[in-house]
Amino acid sequence: MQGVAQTIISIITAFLSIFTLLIGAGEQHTGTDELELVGTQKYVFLDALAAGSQGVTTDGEYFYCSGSIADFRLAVLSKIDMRTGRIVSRVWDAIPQEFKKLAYDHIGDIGYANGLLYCSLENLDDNADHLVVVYDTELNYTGKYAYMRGYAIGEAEGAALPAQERPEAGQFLCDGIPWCAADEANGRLYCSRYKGADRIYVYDLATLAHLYDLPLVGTQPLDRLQGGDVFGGYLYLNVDHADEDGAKNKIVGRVDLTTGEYTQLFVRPAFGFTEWESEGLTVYEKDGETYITIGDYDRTVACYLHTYRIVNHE
Ligand SMILES: [Ca+2]
Repeated sequence: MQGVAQTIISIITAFLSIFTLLIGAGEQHTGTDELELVGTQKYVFLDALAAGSQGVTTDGEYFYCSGSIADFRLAVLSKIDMRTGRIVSRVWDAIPQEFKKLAYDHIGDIGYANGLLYCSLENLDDNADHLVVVYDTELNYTGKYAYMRGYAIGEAEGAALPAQERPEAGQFLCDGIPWCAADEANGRLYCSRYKGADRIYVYDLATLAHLYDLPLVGTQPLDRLQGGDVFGGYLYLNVDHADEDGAKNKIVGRVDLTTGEYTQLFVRPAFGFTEWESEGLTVYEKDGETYITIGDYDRTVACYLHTYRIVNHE
């Protein structure tokens, strides 16, 4: 029976691969002057749920990805060989039951530090107390978590805060927790709101206690913040917003972690025939070069991990 199911899944996957090849015909995406596209890994159907549909991070050897299907209240974590793109392991139902019961249903972008994966976990209720939950690199839940309002790891309060104690629209994490980024060098963890983000929230990486807010300097509040990662004293952000003309450009910017100064770095033009959604990102060094890998979702059944070498950039 399992063999039959496997065959059916293979046939559907093959069919959808062709389908996404056709609709992705405009996906002759070759990068920009500053971003040389060096790798495209495509994941279709069930694999697309596991690879790059929400978040990506790396320990230098593997990519770790998160994916979510809100309708099924299912969130997937996966571990991917960076060189081959092969999914070496995945957990289909990655949200611990204790949080599922409390209506936590969505893992956004994730971060890596010191052998651990820090995963942003959203509640169905935008105004609820969103979480960061910690996994090891075998994708096991470590039992460590924190509500992102300054509670210490493991503290029980916060899940069902009385309505009057919850943040209101315009305050704190009032529209979910779209991403978190771990900063091994400085022992910090960062996250932000999804829309209207005028600051980064800064936490202690070890205790996950809130330390301070880092106001963004030199930018309007940012909308559609989908992903983050720390590299070389900067917080890189993936901004999936519409510009004045209504065209969706895919923007990577970075925040100076000392001053809060925001700089727009790269604009990736929209590509393909469907309206893409750009998700998590991760930035890393290999052989003296800096690379950035971004998860892009074609809004049908395919997700891509696009890897770029950053060219001519200090
Ligand atoms: Ca990330």
